[in-house]
Amino acid sequence: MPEEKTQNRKSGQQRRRPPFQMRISTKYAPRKVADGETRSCTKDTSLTHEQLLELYRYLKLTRLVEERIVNLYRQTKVVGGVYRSLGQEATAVGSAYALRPDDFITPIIRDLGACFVKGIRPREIFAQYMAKAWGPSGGKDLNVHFGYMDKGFIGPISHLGDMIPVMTGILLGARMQEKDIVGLAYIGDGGASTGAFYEGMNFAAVQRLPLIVIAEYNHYAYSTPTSMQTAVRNLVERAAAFGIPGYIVDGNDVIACYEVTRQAVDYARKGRGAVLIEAKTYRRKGHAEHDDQRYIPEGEIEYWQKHNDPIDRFEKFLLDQKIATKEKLEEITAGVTREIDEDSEWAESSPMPEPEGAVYGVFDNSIVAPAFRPKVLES
Ligand SMILES: Cc1ncc(C[n+]2csc(CCOP(=O)(O)OP(=O)(O)O)c2C)c(N)n1
Ligand SMILES: [Mg+2]
Repeated sequence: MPEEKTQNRKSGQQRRRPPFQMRISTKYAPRKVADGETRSCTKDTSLTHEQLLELYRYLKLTRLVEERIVNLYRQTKVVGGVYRSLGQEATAVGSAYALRPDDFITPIIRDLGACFVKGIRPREIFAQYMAKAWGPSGGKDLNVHFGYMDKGFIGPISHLGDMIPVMTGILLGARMQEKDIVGLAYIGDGGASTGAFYEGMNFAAVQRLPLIVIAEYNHYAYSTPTSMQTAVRNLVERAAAFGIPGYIVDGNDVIACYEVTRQAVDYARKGRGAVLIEAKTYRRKGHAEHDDQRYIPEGEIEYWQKHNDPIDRFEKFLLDQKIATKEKLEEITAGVTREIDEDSEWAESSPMPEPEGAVYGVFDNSIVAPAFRPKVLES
């Protein structure tokens, strides 16, 4: 194939680029296990024992915070739906752990673990779910729909796919401001079939922006199995369409998720461009708590629970490798439970927002006064 000539954006000179070769790494992809063998995690890691235990803490925190939210939901204290990441916690935790504090993320509803790694506290999540005044959006929005620019946390809007071009724009802006940051955007298998996903990916690829997209193949979008909404077998095959490298990772192996994202981050930070990572995982709960999952084939959920739970796998790894004792893991879990008790109490004690608060914070009030219907505000 002939080489193509491309324009160097900085110098304006023409340089030669070889034709694109599909580059998909499967080193950390899920592997088959022999009958009777119990799944663990990859031993191929640069993480220290201390970091591994920190990862364990984040995994337990994610699972137990979600369990507490379900508890509050059943007491009718939650406003809106409850979305679980049960069974796929390792994808969010492991990938976000590969970032620097000044890097940016934009999660979707199944990435609560990434929010914690980014420095969000459980109390903020509880208050947010209960639409309380002390929550990060002051009761104006729910679950992970809030943001903190100073923590590099871009709150997602509900429209699937749209956060890919938004993160691309953030990274273009950061480049113009000569900031050395990487952006990590999460997307579901369903969301990865939207037009916005393609446009955002393509723009990031052609501009060689440091965008890392984690596509979570969790087998369902609402009740639609992935095989019924896309003809590709692996979402990562689409990387070829953008001319960028891709990885398939075992999304239930927290170490693999960390290692793959770390490699992608290195690549992106060196200015080489965008990367698509596909995490193979499984959504063990319905789309939200109200979903009774009657569309799931019999035994499927139980199979993943018994043979491929990310926390069970990581516990096995930590114990087998003698990185922690059972007692140490119990001690970490007890610490997490204490924090959750304290934080959910704090959130419950928060007042509900004042109705007038709804007119503030819609636009930047340092530029636009909360001016609509001022008479109502004054009376
Ligand atoms: C553009 C758009 N279409 C439809 C919806 C409604 N919707 C919200 S979540 C969802 C399913 C998402 O599935 P997936 O992207 O696989 O993520 P998962 O829930 O599995 O994490 C749908 C269809 C939406 N929010 N935005
Ligand atoms: Mg999905």
